[in-house]
Amino acid sequence: MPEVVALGEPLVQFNAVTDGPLRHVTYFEKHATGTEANVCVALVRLGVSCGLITRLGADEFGLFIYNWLRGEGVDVSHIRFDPERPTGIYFVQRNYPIPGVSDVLYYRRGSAASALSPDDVDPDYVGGARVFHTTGITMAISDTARSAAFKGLEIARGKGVITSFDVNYRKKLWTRVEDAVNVLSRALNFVDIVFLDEDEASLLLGVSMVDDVFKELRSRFGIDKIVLKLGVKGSMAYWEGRVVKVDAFRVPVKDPIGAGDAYAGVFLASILRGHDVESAMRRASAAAAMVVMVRGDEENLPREDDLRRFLEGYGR
Ligand code: KDG
Repeated sequence: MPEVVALGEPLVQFNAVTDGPLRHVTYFEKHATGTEANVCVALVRLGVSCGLITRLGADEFGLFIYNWLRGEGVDVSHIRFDPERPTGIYFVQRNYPIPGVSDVLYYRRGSAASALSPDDVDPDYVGGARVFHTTGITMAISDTARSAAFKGLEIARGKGVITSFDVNYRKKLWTRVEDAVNVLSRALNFVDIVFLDEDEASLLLGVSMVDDVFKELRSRFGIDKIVLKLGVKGSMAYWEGRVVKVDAFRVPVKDPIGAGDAYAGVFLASILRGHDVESAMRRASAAAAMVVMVRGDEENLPREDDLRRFLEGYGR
């Protein structure tokens, strides 16, 4: 059984090779991505076994993702192929109109993974893990995927498996913001470790000052392991009574997409391997920095040796 089980939609990313509006972009690079898949690859690169529960289209892109994840060492035993529905894809527009910001154009409605359902969630598989991880994206893509995510969280909670949740609010995936607030808040009731940013905190909790965010999550949801991502300002955690701040690493950014997943995956891997929270945050920040230096979310996810070399060599 893998140490971590994740649930969610892998996607093929087509990343614009040149900057500017997509109407003028001719060349795209193909990458295997998707938030939970990114977290899985981050974990396995650091030697923590991870399995992904999902559905892929029985098409070329589904095979691409399956082979990629299997090649990375992710447990693919709980990936099903759907002959009727396609694998989800999206395009990335970089540095336009805002420098340093990437925009995404999804083609994922009706995808194979949007038909994920509670039937896909094997209680023994989830119950045998140390950590179950999912995100607000899976909660957004369809009612059945959302039910699957809640089933995973409930099983994990019932079996004493640590639940990890990245809020990952994606405005484009929700019809009404109130639905997002209701669903994501409900999810927080099942969560042991939460990752969120300041905008997500103000959306869900109505506060954005760090102390207030920690206070609200603890008092309303009983969460005492909180990681607040602050972008270029770094990250802060409330971890079992301790507050820790870690700076971000400044690097040349090619595409910021995937930074949060690199952070979450490397943070979880580090905690599972016995690092204290400060060390886990530093390693997670380093991984996030490494990932934004290239197109694609997974290629630059570090192995232990890469992480050591980055941390030793940064700023020299
Ligand atoms: O976090 C990075 C992801 O946003 C990206 O890989 C695409 O999973 C994705 C999504 O659903 O937006």
